[in-house]
Amino acid sequence: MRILATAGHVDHGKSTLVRALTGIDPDRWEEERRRGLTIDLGFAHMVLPNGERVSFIDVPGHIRFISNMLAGVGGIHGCLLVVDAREGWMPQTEEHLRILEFVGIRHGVIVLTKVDLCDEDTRDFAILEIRDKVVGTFLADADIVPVSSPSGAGFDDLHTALTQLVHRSESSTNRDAARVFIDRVFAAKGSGTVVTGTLTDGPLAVGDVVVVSPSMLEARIRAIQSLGEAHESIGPGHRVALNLSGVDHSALVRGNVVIRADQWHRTDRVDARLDVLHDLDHPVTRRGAYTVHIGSDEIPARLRVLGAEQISPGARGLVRLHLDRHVPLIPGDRFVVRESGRSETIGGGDILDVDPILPATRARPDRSVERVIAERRIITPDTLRLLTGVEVPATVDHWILSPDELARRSETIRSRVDAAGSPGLDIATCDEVDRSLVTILDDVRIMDGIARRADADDPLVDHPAIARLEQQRCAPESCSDIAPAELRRLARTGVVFESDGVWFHRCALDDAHDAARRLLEMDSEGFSVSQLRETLGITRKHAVPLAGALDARGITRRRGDKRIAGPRLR
Ligand SMILES: Nc1nc2c(ncn2[C@@H]2O[C@H](COP(=O)(O)OP(=O)(O)OP(=O)(O)O)[C@@H](O)[C@H]2O)c(=O)[nH]1
Ligand SMILES: [Mg+2]
Repeated sequence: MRILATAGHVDHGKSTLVRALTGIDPDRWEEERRRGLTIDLGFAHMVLPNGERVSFIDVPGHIRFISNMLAGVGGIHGCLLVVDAREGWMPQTEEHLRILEFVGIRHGVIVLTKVDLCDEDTRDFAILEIRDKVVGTFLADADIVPVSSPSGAGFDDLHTALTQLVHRSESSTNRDAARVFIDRVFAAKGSGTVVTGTLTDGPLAVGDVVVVSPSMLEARIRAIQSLGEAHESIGPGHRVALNLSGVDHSALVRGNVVIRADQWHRTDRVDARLDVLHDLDHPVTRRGAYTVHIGSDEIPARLRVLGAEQISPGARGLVRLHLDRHVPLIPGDRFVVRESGRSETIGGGDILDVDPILPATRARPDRSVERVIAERRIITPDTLRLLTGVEVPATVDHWILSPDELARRSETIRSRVDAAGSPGLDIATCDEVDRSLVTILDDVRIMDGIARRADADDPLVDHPAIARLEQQRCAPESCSDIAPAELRRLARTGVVFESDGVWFHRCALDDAHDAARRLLEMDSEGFSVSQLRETLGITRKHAVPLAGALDARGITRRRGDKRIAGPRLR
């Protein structure tokens, strides 16, 4: 399904065209029909000759109702730009086209209406004028289809153009994070609150618990309809009517957003790229009261230009927007800015950062995920997904560290390990992130909660004395064939250790640790040195220093002549 919005100057025949195409009158209100003027959004749909469904959102052309037009064009796939052949290009033709560009629309058909009311020259002139006006816009190569809505002349060509448009326009992306900007709220007889809108992201299903931003009132989806049909669940890119239980219709208004609470970052401060209209007669500065139009919402806002004093007409710049209320947003969301005082469209663009943390003087936002990580230094994948929509795997345990932070922390750990010397660095003294980081550093090894340098390249590791110590495990002979200084060097990296003047290979400590654990499992009151001696099948000469080594590492604690469990017992 594709959702297309009409656009164009007042009275140019948008609603008449939609009615002629679909058989549904988009002017829903008595006042609209009486005055022959669209005030609010209208909705209609049709099936194209090839079976494809198209939803239409019909917008008002009158400048006074531009807010309603803006509320209608969030989340659409394409447009029908309607131009009256006799009047040609008019101010809201221009303004609507710019707005459609700002909200990111890339496909459309231009419909030349009322050709039954003018001669061929007028019609041809209108076509030339339109071609000229759309140069450089997304409609530069769009079909221009002359029609007469009352007679249906030109509608075959229009159907063909619509079919091609549907093929060209992209379907919505599915981020699995449902969001519906509400455009209508009403109480349906017997079923309570109904809201309608365009489901732009993620699927929704009957029974889902949702919240409505910004009030964060909770509701349950009792039923879903799309184009009049009931659905158990529905994917993005559809017009939906949601029957909500648990929330009164009087508590909701257009612009509210239905989401699942944990899937969206709600923000009242964003950094964004702003394209300023060419024909604006003044630059954009921080002065002025603005409204930001996002989705179907219209939010009072303050604006600050980033990295410059102002943005000139026709130029692109960076801004920080301070919104009057929280909105669930993601980078890439499009918006339009109007100045409330002069009631004019200023420009529009896309959101770059939904949670800027640098002060405005230093902020240089872009869409890069790396920038978000770099500015925060440490972030969890969940938070990063909320802020960017992008999945990045954790690099250290459950954190993502920026390259700088990773380097800085690794260096600090290495120097702390070096400074700790042969006893090594007790990793309990590190913060949570460093405790995980230290386990993945190639040149640091951890044994029993103590970090030491792992000088794997040290040629001494291959010394025959070390191989012998490893073999003899808990009952080593004395080492006369290796210099004490070299043993001490190896001790610094944890390959060997000394206790009561006896040198052991580090594997002896693993054996002693295992023995202690088994003994304490049998008797938690503690064990004696002789029990350790028997368990390991060694003599007192080795059992005493090993018991001492266990105490020194907190694996056991001495109580009288017994060893009881220490804090580092596995
Ligand atoms: N003869 C003729 N009249 C048309 C045609 N299209 C629209 N009209 C008439 O033009 C008038 C305005 O048409 P609407 O469809 O209400 O115009 P609109 O663009 O929806 O106007 P707003 O929504 O108020 O901006 C109506 O009286 C229509 O009957 C056409 O192709 N031929
Ligand atoms: Mg209309």
